[in-house]
Amino acid sequence: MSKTLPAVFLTALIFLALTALAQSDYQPSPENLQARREFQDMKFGMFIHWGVYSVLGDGEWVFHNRKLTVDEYNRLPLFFDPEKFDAHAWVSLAKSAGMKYITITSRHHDGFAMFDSKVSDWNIVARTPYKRDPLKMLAEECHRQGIKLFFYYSQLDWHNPDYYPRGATNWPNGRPDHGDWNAYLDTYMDGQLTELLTRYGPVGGIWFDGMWDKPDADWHLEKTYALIHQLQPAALIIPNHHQTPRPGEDVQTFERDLPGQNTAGFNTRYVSRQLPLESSDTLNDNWGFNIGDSQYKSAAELVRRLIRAAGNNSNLLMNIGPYPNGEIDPQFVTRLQAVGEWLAKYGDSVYGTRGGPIPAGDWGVTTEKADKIYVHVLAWNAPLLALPPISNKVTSAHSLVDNSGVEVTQNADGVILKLAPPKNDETDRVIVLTLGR
Ligand code: H79
Repeated sequence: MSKTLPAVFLTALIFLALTALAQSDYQPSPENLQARREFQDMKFGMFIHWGVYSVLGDGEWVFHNRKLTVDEYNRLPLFFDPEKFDAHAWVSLAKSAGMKYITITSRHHDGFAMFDSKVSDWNIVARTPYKRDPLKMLAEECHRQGIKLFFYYSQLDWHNPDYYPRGATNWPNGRPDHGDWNAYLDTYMDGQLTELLTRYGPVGGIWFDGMWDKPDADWHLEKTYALIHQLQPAALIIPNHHQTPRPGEDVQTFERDLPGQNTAGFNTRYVSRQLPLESSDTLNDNWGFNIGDSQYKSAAELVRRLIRAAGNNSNLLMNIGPYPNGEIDPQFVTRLQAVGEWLAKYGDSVYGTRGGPIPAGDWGVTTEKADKIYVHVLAWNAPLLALPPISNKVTSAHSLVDNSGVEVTQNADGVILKLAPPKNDETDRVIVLTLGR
């Protein structure tokens, strides 16, 4: 036996032990902790589902739902040509809606990279007549306008043969019955993540989805998470795996749900007390553009969802699915702008807050910031609102929108507010409680 072998073996062993330690013992960097606080302060983000699937106007699962073959799906990029795509218009819309960040599909479950990837030619620059990289334009515009950009990245892949063995959403689509799982993760996925984290300036984070397709597989998470944190320490890892958070993850996100409520049926009821929280939802029924969608949520409904999220100490990530030509449905635009108008008046009670000390109820929620508690009255018609006791003394109370005083009584049993009758078009009556020491 050569003399160097044991040394190599020992080094490898030490390396493995160290990485194992690093994972179970994940200590977020100071930049990462700062980014988490900033994330919580932002409260409201725009989710964008946009890909070659948008062409068919049948949502982002069309490949799977119609049981298309890879050869059939390969035709889609040939006529994806978003000549109306305007990064400035998109980012400006997010801004005018009062949104502080954008999370966009860099690739969805079809595996199609919506950016200039050198890892594979299954991407927008190589395969479409458009030939350009919209994420690059979006990243530049976001940096100009001060909006943070996050990349949604699907770990599930219905196109790459190396996504093998296949998972729960598998159907026979013409891929061979073999593939190199390690190459899929280490070369393909980590390669693309490296591109996203080195070519687009500072990135807010990576929003993972699709791990639930193979819940028992080894996803090399520690390696991928370490790579992300090493390339950009402030980038947040936001996994939509519907499970209890693991070491290395920075935000807990809930799909179509408030934290812990699991009305969707696939979310966990566990709510992290350490990590920032996020709740995602759709402005109408689908994520990716769907021609049959007509159930738009009203502006008032969107505001109430944002407020309910904030009262539950969570962000709201609200989705739109732009048209394949790059335009955004005018119905989305009018509603989002109305939310922005509301936030221009009431934003103080949302941005920079955390969930308040009073448990959320059907009547509404509370948020808090510095010496203020914001009581958001969402559904309450009676003249008095009795809340449970709080530890601080309430020194005054006023209505946020017109500064008029609100009568408040506080004793050991709780806090009672005397409310003016709700106005007709009122979305949320915000009462500000100022606390003494
Ligand atoms: O990108 C959007 C959707 O396309 C994607 N996530 C959002 C943000 C999404 N994929 N699936 N779902 C949402 C619904 C989840 C379905 C599941 Fe299951 C139920 C996952 C696990 C149980 C059925 C069984 C599908 C996979 C296994």
